Amino acid sequence: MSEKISYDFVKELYERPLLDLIYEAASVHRANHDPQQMQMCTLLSIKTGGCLEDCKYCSQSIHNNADLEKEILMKTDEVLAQAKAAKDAGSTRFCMGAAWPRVLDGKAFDRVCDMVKGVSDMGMEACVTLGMLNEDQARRLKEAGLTAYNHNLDTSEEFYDKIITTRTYADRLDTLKNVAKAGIAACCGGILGLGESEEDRVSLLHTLSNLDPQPESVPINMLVPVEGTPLENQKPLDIFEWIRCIAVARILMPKSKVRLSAGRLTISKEAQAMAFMAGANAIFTGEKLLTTANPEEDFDAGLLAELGLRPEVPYTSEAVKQGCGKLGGCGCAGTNMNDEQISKQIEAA
Ligand code: SAM
Ligand code: DTB
Ligand code: SF4
Repeated sequence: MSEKISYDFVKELYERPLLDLIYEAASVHRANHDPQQMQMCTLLSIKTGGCLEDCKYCSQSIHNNADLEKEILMKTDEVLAQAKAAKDAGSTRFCMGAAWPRVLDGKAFDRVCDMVKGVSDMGMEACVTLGMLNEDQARRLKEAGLTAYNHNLDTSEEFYDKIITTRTYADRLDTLKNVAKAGIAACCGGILGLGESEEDRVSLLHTLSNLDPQPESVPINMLVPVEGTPLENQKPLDIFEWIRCIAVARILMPKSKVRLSAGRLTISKEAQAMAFMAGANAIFTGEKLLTTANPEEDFDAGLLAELGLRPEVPYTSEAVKQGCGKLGGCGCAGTNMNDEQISKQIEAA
């Protein structure tokens, strides 16, 4: 990366009049992406609950008291069946989440590598979020065909220990380094509405935009207040602050996908439309996120249609047959697949 983005620059952006900020973000969006295209990603919790970390927002932490059915690691064929269903429903990325603080070598990790290979062979972008990871584990995931690793910073370094005490910000950054060294794209963002200050949001956006390389995708989660967690009664964040963060993220990380993640269920369609205007160009679809509910498929399909947006073209389509998946030249959004994966898709198409 060339020059570092200064904190003052991010703060100045953040403090601009909202409509000016959205106008600027929309211009950056249009200069770098097809503004009509929306990436559809589907999530699956492949191992649920029983996590040793103490993230105060999370339904899956053993330190919290959420009413959650724990589940052991799913079987590979069950996961691949769900990936196929997601693909048939129009998703181009399948993201598998395990409630692990870190990856441990052994049979469970071997199985996750098989899942990644299966999803990638199916012609979807494969993403996993498994907690902390060393260099060798990242390399194995890359070999299996992983497109992206989701590992969020969640909030500012300054506010971090109010939310999580069992790991540090530096631990998070270390894993992101291992992911980058293996040549895997990082999907890295945060959660808004944890009770953080405006300075914390500025600081998070500052850190994210100075990651080298910048994240390939930036999930913007709005806190889903889960009963039984310490944040169950957290006051909701003003929706314009959420939109402001999306606009700033778009301007600071022009090439990244900015993904509306947790929290969409309680956000009006008008606010989501404003977020798309401000540069968001990916969503999680499907009725469930990991353990909490997401808008119905019909709602999303209706919203996209009303706004004249269209899902990113699946890579097994005509677009891939033309070999332009990587360039986006045929109207498809382009992909992060490597040449070998693209070749497989062209064969399969
Ligand atoms: N254990 C892994 C980790 O923490 O990296 C992966 C799974 S974790 C559930 C993935 C991300 O989901 C978290 O980093 C957080 O940003 C988001 N998340 C989890 N619970 C949430 C909630 N209740 N509301 C909003 N976002 C949430
Ligand atoms: C991300 O940033 N958000 C997604 C995905 N990455 C793994 C997860 C959202 C989880 C929301 C709470 C739940 O459903 O458990
Ligand atoms: Fe575990 Fe991830 Fe939940 Fe934290 S966010 S408790 S690390 S599953």
